[in-house]
Amino acid sequence: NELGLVAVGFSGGQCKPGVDAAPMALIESGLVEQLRDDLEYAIHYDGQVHAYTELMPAADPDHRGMKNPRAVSAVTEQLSKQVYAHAKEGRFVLTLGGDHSIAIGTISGTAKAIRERLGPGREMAVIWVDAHADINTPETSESGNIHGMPVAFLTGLAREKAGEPFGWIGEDQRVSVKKLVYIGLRDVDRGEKKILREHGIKAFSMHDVDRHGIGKVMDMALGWIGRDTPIHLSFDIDALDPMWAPSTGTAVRGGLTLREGDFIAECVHETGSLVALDLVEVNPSLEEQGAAETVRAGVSIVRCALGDTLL
Ligand code: DIR
Ligand code: MN
Ligand code: MN
Ligand code: MN
Repeated sequence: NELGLVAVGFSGGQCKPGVDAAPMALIESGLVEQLRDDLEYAIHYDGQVHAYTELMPAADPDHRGMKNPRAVSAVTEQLSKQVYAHAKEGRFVLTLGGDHSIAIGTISGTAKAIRERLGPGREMAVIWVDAHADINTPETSESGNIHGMPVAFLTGLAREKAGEPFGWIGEDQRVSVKKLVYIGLRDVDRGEKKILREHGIKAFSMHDVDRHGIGKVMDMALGWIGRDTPIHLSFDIDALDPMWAPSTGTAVRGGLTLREGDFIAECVHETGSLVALDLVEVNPSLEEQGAAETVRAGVSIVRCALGDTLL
């Protein structure tokens, strides 16, 4: 089993420093050794946490209300190429963030590689596990933080022309709104609710988890995607309840338990269709007490998604 690992120490998609330290914290807790020794992956890793400082613009004024648009654009465009290169070689791609804006890079990279693999008329699916929908357009966003917008850019609901920061995103790098499934939502902005409704986007909120249980929710989520469809799992650690993952930039109460998070990852692994995983928004600097357990929760999600089993 070949695995491409990309460590992205980037925090410019939101305003709180510290989320850039997450890849090192996850790696220092032994994640790479565990994947290699316990789960027997052959790991392709360049040994660095990319901060992409060489790509940072001298000036980065707001554009359509977006904060740090050129920085986020430059990082995600470069990351997209790195992820694409791994996926093209048939490797599973694990990306450790960083804030969730980096998914513009990871998903655009896998979408292109998987499209080439599958041939015309077929495309991969995305499972987005998060307290938030991250589907604001620059115009609906109340914060201007791009980590609240990646899904809008990836689905083409938000678009830019050549010469604008996100003008580099091509049609072959996008995913259809019909192939997108959310799990864990509980803090969705008004404009985002309208977008989800108008486009008929499949979303399982915490209400659905409470009503049906996580087992049924996973059956429904995977049923919507269908068999033999490659899946990119983008996991925001704030999907978990702050009881389990307090060290994150926008914690929201009433979330998934640690076991529900692991169960989602286990079920997606069991499909045999998982091609990439992002683990984002772990911010070890926010909580003195909770940083270690948040990192531990992140490691657990990654292990489960990569095939670790309880027995
Ligand atoms: C909010 C928060 N919807 C925004 N988004 C977060 O800024 O657009 N995403 N925290 O993870
Ligand atoms: Mn997110
Ligand atoms: Mn979130
Ligand atoms: Mn919000």
